[in-house]
Amino acid sequence: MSPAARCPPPAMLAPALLCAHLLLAAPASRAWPGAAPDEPEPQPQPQPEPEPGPGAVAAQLSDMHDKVTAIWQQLTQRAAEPGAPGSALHAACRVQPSASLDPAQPRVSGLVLFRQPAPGAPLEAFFHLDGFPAERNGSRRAIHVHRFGDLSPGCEAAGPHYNPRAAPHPHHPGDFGNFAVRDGRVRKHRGGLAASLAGPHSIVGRAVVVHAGEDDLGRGGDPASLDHGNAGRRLACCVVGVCGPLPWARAAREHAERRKRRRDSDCQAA
Ligand SMILES: [Cu+2]
Ligand SMILES: [Zn+2]
Repeated sequence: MSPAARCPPPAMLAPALLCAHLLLAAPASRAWPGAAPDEPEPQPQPQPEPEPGPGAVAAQLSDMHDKVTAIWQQLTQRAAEPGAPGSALHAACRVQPSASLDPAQPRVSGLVLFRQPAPGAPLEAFFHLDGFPAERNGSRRAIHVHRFGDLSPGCEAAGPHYNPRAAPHPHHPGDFGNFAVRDGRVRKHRGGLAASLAGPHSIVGRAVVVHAGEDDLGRGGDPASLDHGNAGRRLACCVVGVCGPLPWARAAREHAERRKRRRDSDCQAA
């Protein structure tokens, strides 16, 4: 047989190649009519999660906060046991009259110092303030920690009370209460404060605000009382910043000397 007789003529070869190409490119289910269709297995549909209510969200947030705080305290307390040298945290707040102060209002200034023996331990503070009207001896002025630390437009810029756990007033960590004014001054040491200089709810970078009025401590009977205690105008404020131990040591020495002088004068008067 001649080669020409074994090979199909070129006119028949082209349609045959085209048919073979189409058969190879077609999906199996279509290439073979009558074969079972290649349908995907039915998948279980995910059920929508029920929407958590506001109480559940608050509980989750509170639980998350407690876990973060516990981890943070474990990490820091290994190097900062209470009483160990250098373990205490210190901060200072240089109080200045509000930039937006009405000229008729007293210009209060001074220094608030904080000391915390270790992260998680109760905070103590010295409040040294001057500039109150001397004629109102016995008046009481509220002092709180407020949320923001940018005070350039005035103490109003400090925003509301610092309230990381959505608690009512006076249960915010920086609700320091009322301070008696004597001879135009406040000289007070307070311990057992709930605020902290460390951890997720540190007050460092936030504002201390001195008010013109007295804090009603949530007993005012109106919604504002549970928000800010109706403490009145913001006379002075400052931003809490980390510092070394020396300012606290100086204030503690002066405080001890003042108490000794007072005791001595009481003894002479008796
Ligand atoms: Cu306040
Ligand atoms: Zn408050």
